[in-house]
Amino acid sequence: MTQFGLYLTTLQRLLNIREQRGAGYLVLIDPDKWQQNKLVELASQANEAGADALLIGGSLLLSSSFDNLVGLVKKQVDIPVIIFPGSPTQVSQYADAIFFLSLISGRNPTYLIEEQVKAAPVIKALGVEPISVGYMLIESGRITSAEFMSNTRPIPRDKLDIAKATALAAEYLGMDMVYLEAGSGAHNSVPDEMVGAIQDYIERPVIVGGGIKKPEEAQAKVESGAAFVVTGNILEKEHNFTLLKEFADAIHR
Ligand code: 1GP
Repeated sequence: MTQFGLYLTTLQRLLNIREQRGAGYLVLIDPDKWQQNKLVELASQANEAGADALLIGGSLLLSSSFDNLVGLVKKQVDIPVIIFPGSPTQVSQYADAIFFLSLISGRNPTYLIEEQVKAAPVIKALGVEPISVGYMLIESGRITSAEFMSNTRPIPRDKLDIAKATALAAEYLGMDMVYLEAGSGAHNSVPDEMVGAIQDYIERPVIVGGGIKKPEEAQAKVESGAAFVVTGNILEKEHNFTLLKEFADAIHR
């Protein structure tokens, strides 16, 4: 994508969105939860409704042909399509970027660095832009898929100091963003207080997701300081595409 003849990376596009709209709305599509035609429709509706980017990925990814699916989605939309990988096999040449995640809340080397070593050469060979993201699981009321699959413990929701220190470490390690994750379908989303405390403490943008069920809840995250808000499960649950616009309007200035 170019602006005034300059090539803009997907990261730059996201940062510009935050600047212009106050915060950005990221819609997560898990290919395991949608039939292909519905998934493509959701992508195009999200694009129309004012979402700022699509995230594609899932913790299991049972559906085959991830690459084709990303290609199909990419054809439908002009907003960035970003892979949100649950495993190193979730890479596609058609994506604009990939969240290059390190699970920094946990102490499992597999998700801190091992999977990244496997994925990095593939990402380079495909020419996909990596966006380095410090991924932090925050305790949300019950065991989530991310917690179970990664075999790590989340940060307790009342331990602001641990959460702040972890996010700051991500920044000092040079990561582009920090993702506060309550887990898909979480009982409780990340506390507003924690979002605010972290975004006040670090310079890098904070992404918040997991268990955000209402536009007002998304708006509260932004008011607390979140730079980006993610929703996924609620659209799968309600199959109500008008929600997309309500979320987009609540998140944007
Ligand atoms: C999960 O943060 C995302 O990785 C979105 O969560 O599906 O609960 O919206 P939900």
